[in-house]
Parts: sequence; C-alpha cells; structure tokens
Amino acid sequence: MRIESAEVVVTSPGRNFVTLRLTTDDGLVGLGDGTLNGRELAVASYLRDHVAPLLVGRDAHRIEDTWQLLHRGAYWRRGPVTMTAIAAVDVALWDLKAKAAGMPLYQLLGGASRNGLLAYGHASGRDTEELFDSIRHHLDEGFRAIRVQISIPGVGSVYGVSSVRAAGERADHYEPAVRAGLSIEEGWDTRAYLRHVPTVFEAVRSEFGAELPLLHDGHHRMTPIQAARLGRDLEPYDLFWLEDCTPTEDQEALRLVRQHTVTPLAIGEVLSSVWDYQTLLRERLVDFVRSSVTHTGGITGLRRLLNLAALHGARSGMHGATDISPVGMAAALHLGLAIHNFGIQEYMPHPDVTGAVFRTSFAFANGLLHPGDEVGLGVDLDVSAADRFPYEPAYLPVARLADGTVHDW
Ligand code: GCO
Ligand code: MG
Repeated sequence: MRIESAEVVVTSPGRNFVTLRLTTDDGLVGLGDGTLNGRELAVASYLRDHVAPLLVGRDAHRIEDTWQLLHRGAYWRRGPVTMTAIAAVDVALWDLKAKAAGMPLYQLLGGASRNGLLAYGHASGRDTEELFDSIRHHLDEGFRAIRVQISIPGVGSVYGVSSVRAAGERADHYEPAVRAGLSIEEGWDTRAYLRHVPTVFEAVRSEFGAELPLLHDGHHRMTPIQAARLGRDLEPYDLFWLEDCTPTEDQEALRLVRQHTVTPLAIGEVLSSVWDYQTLLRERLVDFVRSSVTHTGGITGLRRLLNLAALHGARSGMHGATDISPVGMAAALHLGLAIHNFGIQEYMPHPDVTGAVFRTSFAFANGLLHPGDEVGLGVDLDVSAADRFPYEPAYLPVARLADGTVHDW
C-alpha cells in the first residue's frame, strides 16, 4: 500500500479546518486533522511544503516508522505546529490501515473497552437565568455531564460565554475564533472572578442537585495561589474537574494547587507531547489529560501519553472544542473507546454547515458518544464542497487587564 498523493485541504464550512488527504496506489483515501486554531496556514504549509514530499511513495502501513521519521527526522521537535502536522499524517495512516483491514479503527486499537464515551457539553450564560436555561437545554439534548461558564460582573465579554448573538443562533452557542481582521480584546479581573464563580456553582447545585457531573474551565488565568483558593472554594460543589487553572506551560505550578485542594484537576489542551507531561504525571499533579489526538502527534503520540498517564492514575479528557475537526473528533472517539483509562470526552457539536463538507458516522445518544462501525475513521471529505468554503482569517481573542496589560486568554 504505497502513498500516491498527499493533498492538504483548507476549508471553512462554519470555521477553518485543515485536513490531510492521503491516497494510496490501491485507491484508498485516508484523512487526518491538522487544524490549529488561529494558526491554520502554518500547519498547512508545514504539511504541503515540508511533509507531503516525504510521504509520496512510502509504504502507508509503516505508521510508527513514519511517526519517528517526521519527529526525529525533522531535527526540530515538539511544538504545536509540528505535532499537529505529525498528527494529520498519523491519523490519515491509521484511517488507511483500518480501511485496508476492513474494520473500524477502534478494533485495530484493541477493540471496545466500553459501550460509549461519556461526553460533556458546554453550558454558559451572561447571568444565572441564562445559564440555567442553557443547562436545561443540554439536559434535554441528553448530556449527562456539563461544563459551566458564566460572565463575571463588571468584566464584559469573557472566555466561554458568547457576547454576540447571531440571528437564529442559540444563546449559548460559543465559537471563540472570530472571523475578523484582528483579534478582539476581552477584559479580565481575577479577583472578581474568584468572588463570583463559587456563588454560581452554589446556585447550580441547589437548582440541579448533587448528582450531575459539573466541570469548569479556568482557561489559564490564575496564579498557583489563586487557583488553590478557587479549588478549595469549589470543594463543596464536587466538581468533576477544574481545568487549566494556571498557565499550562508551568508544570510545577500545580504542586502548590495540589497541596491546598482536593478538587480534581485537568490540564493540557495546549501541550503537544508526552515530554510536556513528565512532571505533571510523575508527581501525580493532574487527574485528567486534556490533550487531543489532533494536537499531540495523532493516535500514536496521544496513545503513548495516555499509557504514561495510566501508570500514574490519570485518565483521558480529550479536548473536543469546535476547532477539533470532524476528522479529529472521530479519531478521538476511536481511541477513547479502545483505551482503558478513558475519563470523559468534551463534545461541542459543529455548526450544521460543517456537514456540507464532512460526512461523519459518529453518534451521540443518552449522554454517550460512539464512533460508529464503518471501516476506518468513518468520515468522508467532499473535496468539491470544501472548495465552496474558502479559508477565512480568524483569530482567538486576547485578554487585557483594566490597566491594559496583556493577560493569559
Ligand atoms: C476548551 C477550550 C477551548 C479553547 C479553544 C482554543 O476547553 O474547550 O479551552 O474553548 O479555548 O479550543 O482553540
Ligand atoms: Mg479548555
């Protein structure tokens, strides 16, 4: 099974996606997600200009060898652009191998370890009334675990809560990448946030009861001591996890957070490899690993990381925001179904228009996701439909404090 062509498809049905499409000499097509939010074209160029020429003519079955070739052979290692590009190749090769074997990918990865993947949805609101509506909406849709984000009084628009309401769109629809010339600027005030968030969880627990798993994303904004305080203040509300409580690159920061709170911690959607997690895992500073297949070197890279996590009692909590394409989401679901240390899967459905380009076979029912039983990943890309949605520049917002200082967004 030789790779005959490696084509990079950049398309924007609702938002930007980068997809690698490999074709083999026996006519099979394999897809891999290479979407890096707000920096899409860097990965597209990495793949098109530097990786595709290395792939043509190679044996598509040699997944580990190709992974090592792209990782060690580039000399420059790790980092989001490189690891996202490697992921695109790796997932496309797994898709091909599963198609050649005539089975759904999860079967090749060891078979199902569970019936379906517990998924969490994003509830949000500008106040508790809107938030409660959003939680009810998610419960009606079947979600059995819910992330809670809310506006902070006096802070204006914040991460996780939509400030713009497009006609016909749900109030809790949230897409942080804004199609505009430049990044939009949001405000931030950590003290106001620390005062407000525990009162919101108190209200949510008294309205919805003790049973419902609740999650919250701190989105990298606190210092370790602030995060320790929030974790402690949220203990009465029994969170499933507190995510990204401190800026992720500082692994040692979580030592201090851990000393003060038993709220479970999740981190890592911006990390790119197993090497970025050594302190976090070895010292058991984290309960859930947020890395996605798409940003961590594919199935091969993330499986290696999740095996290390298993050794240290940590479980998966794969990033599943809309910037993970339908291809990346399918890959996550096959891996999550197969591994033993699955924790939870983030699920933020794509807008309907995304379905004009990507046909998927994964399904969501009774709170659980399942990748489906088609051969390979179970995703098709309609290339001519993709051409109808050309790339549109979009940036993630930036955050500034009241005095104008740039803060972590
Ligand atoms: C999450 C994330 C996202 C990111 C986005 C950036 O937990 O889902 O934090 O909302 O901000 O994916 O590309
Ligand atoms: Mg997050």
